[in-house]
Amino acid sequence: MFENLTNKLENIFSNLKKAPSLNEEQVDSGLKEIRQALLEADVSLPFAKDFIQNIKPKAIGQEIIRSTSPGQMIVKIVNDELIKVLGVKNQELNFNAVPPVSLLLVGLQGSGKTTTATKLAKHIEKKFKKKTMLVSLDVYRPAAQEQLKILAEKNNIVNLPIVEKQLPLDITKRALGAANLNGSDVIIFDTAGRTQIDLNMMTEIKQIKELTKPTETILVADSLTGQIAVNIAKEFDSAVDISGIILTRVDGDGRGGAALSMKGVTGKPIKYIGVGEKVEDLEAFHPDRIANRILGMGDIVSLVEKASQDLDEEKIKKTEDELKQGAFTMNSYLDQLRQMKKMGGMEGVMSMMPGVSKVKEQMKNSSIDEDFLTANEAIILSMTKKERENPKIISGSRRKRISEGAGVDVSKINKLLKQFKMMSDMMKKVSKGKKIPSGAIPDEILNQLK
Ligand SMILES: Nc1nc2c(ncn2[C@@H]2O[C@H](COP(=O)(O)OP(=O)(O)O)[C@@H](O)[C@H]2O)c(=O)[nH]1
Ligand SMILES: [Mg+2]
Repeated sequence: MFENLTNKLENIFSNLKKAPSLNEEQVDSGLKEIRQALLEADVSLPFAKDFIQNIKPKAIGQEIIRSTSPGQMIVKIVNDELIKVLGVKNQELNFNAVPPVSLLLVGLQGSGKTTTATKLAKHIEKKFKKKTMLVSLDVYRPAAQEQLKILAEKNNIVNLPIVEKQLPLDITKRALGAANLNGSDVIIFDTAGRTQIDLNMMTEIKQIKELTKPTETILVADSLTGQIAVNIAKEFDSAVDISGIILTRVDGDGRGGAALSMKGVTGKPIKYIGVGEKVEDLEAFHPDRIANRILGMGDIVSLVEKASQDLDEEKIKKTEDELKQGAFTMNSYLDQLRQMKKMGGMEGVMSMMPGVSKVKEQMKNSSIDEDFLTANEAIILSMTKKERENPKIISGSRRKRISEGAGVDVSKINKLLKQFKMMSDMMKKVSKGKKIPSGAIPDEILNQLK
């Protein structure tokens, strides 16, 4: 998401940074390029115009001209403005009502409602420990109710039994009764979409809202449809007053400008993003982090969260304890390597690191061996318990023994020990709350990965 925009802005800023000071003309041309980049990222024209207009007075004049690093100032201004538009924090779901709490998912056909309903149910059960029931109100599309039922069963979520030929409002009433009986805390209603916005759909949603008094009416929109999705959001919001948006298929959207415009146009928060077809492919939307990512400042927090999601609780605790004591061992490194593999190897991890696009370039131009994860795993597995806990004792003869055990050259052992040292220094910094430098990966680290 936002990769293209990141690329563009990075180029602009590296040019701007070269100038000793900025005059109005330079600011203008810089902002013109930002506007162009925004448009290329699929941000709507009125929104891009507004955005630039807000930035211009802040960029021209004292703030920029007197600043020693004008490029950085612009990054900061653009960043602040992006955050302002996107909203500062992730907006949690609202469960503030007497249970069973109703959540309505609305949107066009094919936008991802049914898939998202299941993802959301799973997420709510796991994160909020609330018993959740799924209810399909899609009586128009053949087998739509069946689709939700199958997904629910596969994921162990309660699904309201299907009664043939029952109409949406009757199903809704039955669902409310059933939830009271089976002790559900939350009901997720997967409403029927249409191929396009029409009056019947809106009327039906209003009636369901009337009955369920939902705490959330969430629009599910396909980010791949770009500006169309923005218009849809506008229309849904004015017709049924949505409380938030879930953007799906973000995994296939390299531009992501729709997210910016949607929030800008409706003022309603994007609460989650869908990043794949699987039930776990739902992520909380963090505007502040996304703004950082747009500007290529990286997304360390997301990276850490993703890693810890996959780690089991015990391991997290163990690693945290180790880090607190400043003890980063080969065992924790081994855990990390395995995490990295799970997260899609080096590229998966790097794409979340600072200077996204620069890193991708670097990766392309260098010969980083994806197999190094596997090789390093083998090396660590060939170490004794003592060696893993205290790598400092790994002398020449030990290195030879390990290399034979792992079936690799001794130079690979040396490299791994160097990497380990670097990682452990970095960990110490992170655990002391210091930031990892932004920008591209330093060459010294990159060389170690070759
Ligand atoms: N890649 C990707 N596919 C998705 C995502 N969300 C939904 N889909 C797919 O989009 C298609 C339509 O989804 P569905 O939930 O049936 O849409 P509905 O008609 O709104 O209920 C299905 O094939 C889903 O697997 C997502 O975040 N990423
Ligand atoms: Mg559906």
